[in-house]
Amino acid sequence: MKADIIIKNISNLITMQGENRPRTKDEMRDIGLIENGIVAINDDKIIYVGEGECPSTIEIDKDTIVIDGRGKTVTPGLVDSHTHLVHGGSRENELAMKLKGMEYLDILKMGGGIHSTVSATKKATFDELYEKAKKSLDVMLDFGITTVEAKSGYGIDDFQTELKQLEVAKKLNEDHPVDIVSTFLGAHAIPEEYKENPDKFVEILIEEMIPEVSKKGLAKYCDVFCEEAVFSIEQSRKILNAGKKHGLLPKIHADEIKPLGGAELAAEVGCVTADHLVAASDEGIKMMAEKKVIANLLPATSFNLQTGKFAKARKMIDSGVPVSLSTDYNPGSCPTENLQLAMSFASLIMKLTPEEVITAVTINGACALGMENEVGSIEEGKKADITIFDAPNLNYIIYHFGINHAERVIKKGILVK
Ligand code: IZC
Ligand code: ZN
Repeated sequence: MKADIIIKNISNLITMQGENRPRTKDEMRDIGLIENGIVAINDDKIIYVGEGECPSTIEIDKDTIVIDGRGKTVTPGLVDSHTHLVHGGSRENELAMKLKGMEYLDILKMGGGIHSTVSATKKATFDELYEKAKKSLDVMLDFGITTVEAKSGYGIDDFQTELKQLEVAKKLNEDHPVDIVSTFLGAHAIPEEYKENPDKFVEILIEEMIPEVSKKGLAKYCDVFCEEAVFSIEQSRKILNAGKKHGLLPKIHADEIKPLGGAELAAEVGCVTADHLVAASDEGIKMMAEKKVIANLLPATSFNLQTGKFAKARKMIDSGVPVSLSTDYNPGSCPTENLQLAMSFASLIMKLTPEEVITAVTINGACALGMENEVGSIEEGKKADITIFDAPNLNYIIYHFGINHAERVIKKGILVK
């Protein structure tokens, strides 16, 4: 078969080869490293992965693009499996409040935070949201990300705005090289007019919005912000079960700030991922390990919230919970698209090894989005989503933090950077 692209002499080729399922414990340190590696691509697929040269069955001619991987580290395209990509406005006005010691939930309870982004998103036109999100996607691609998740959640009771966000994500998925997987997060905050009767809003979510989002095919997942002063455990359970009933797979913002028992609920409901988990209980972690719920950890958010508290990632991995890592890109608690920074935080602060980190943002990230059969590893037959880092080894990417090491990016067999 003809090679359209080959990458050869790769100093460190990280394949992540193995089964297409979430990796746990020791498996998270087994990255399928090949030194002096080579990868051949035909059309949008990987057709050969090995060491040294390609076998003679792979045709290389004058049209083949040959990339020299000497001194480089090559990985599967990174997966950012938790973002609030599509939104209007920004919230730098909250910085001064935070510096005075005001916390995220205080700002939200005062009617700011998510509510201020809801206003900005309602006001923004489809085109304005599209252009803003596209700019962020371009930055993500530049950092080596080839698949992202995008949540709604800035319309809440204004269903048209929820749909507008999901339609923007759908159009960007068609137009932009980065693949987008959408999540319905109507349950992101209690709207002002339902403050006294939040169960009424839960009913609207369950009876009207979830069935309609599912019918329109605008989301794969249903998520809920389960948190003090947001959605309770009981309300979250109802919302996630309603999503399941309508074919939307459950995800949950769990135990981000207060230990409500979100991890336990994630295990009970059978969530694909439970995200944040900074305040998760030991029992919750144990239950997640048993049910193989992926812990989607977001250390850049912990950093930005300035509480000094990070998820117990070591305990989770050692207990057998599969871990993925994401930016949580959003205008409030984590205004950055830089997944490489989150990767460094995961290692430097949460004490993951670089091998565990790269597993978390490739194959486990792909599992967090149900994309593990297409992406997340460099193996024959998989989509050619590949990032080439100008770094001699994996440790270097984690250690030299805060900058962008991604030099080339291949998405579905096309050189997009
Ligand atoms: O806009 O504050 N945590 N939702 C839950 C967010 C952060 C996004 C936001
Ligand atoms: Zn989030």
